Amino acid sequence: MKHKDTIFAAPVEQMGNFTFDEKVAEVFPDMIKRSVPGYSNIISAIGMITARFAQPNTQLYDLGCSLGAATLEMRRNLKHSDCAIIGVDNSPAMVERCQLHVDAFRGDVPVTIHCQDICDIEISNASIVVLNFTLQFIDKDKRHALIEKIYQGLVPGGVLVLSEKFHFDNDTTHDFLFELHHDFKRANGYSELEISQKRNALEDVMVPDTIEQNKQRLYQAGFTNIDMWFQCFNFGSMVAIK
Ligand code: GEK
Repeated sequence: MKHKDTIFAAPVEQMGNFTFDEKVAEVFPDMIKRSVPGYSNIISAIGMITARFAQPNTQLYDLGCSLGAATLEMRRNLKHSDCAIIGVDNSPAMVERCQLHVDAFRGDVPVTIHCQDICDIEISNASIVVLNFTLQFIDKDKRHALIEKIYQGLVPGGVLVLSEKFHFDNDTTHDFLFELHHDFKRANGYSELEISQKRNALEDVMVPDTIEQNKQRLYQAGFTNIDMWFQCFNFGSMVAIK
């Protein structure tokens, strides 16, 4: 059964920080599709990238896997049965539901879902690592170490898919793209109240970098092949190939 996201539909008296709790996990597929422009396209493309770039006898990581949309897309498209897929999320509500989704579909490739902070896990023998709208939730001062750990854990030719919301240094284009994103949310049925309450709840929790900051961090970690492959308004996805 599909649940509609109405979390911020009524006025919230005491606005706390946004958390990935039970209520969010329940409506998450609806929330992310109506809030993130291009989300479904990006998930499909993660499948295509997997089909083309996953290497035999390696591991595929989905970091901040939520309900496992990218995990399952990787499994559907993986051509090597000697690989393993590892999904990690630190929200118990997400992990519990993600495990149910993984169990609901059969597949040859082993998939394990871990409830852990992605900053604390080990990454090794990886041919694909997905950070699909997760890095923006990591403390700014931990982002570099995480990207460096991913670079070190990738095999040569391995791919990092990094999707993020972006901040723009140019105020005019920043505001322009920000407004278009809000138009996208309005067109998907969110009210002005929902949009503004969610923005307030996310303010200290989700902190986007610019495209340039993301690219610099990837270069500093050692990646040399870095480019955007998708952008819609202030959301986008890049690949970094080792
Ligand atoms: C998708 N990738 O559907 N460690 C582990 N998980 C974390 C951490 C952390 N330190 N911080 C946040 N998360 C998914 C969508 S959602 C994006 C990713 C969004 C998790 C958090 O619990 C949540 O499930 C996910 O990162 C971010 O393709 O909601 O905009």
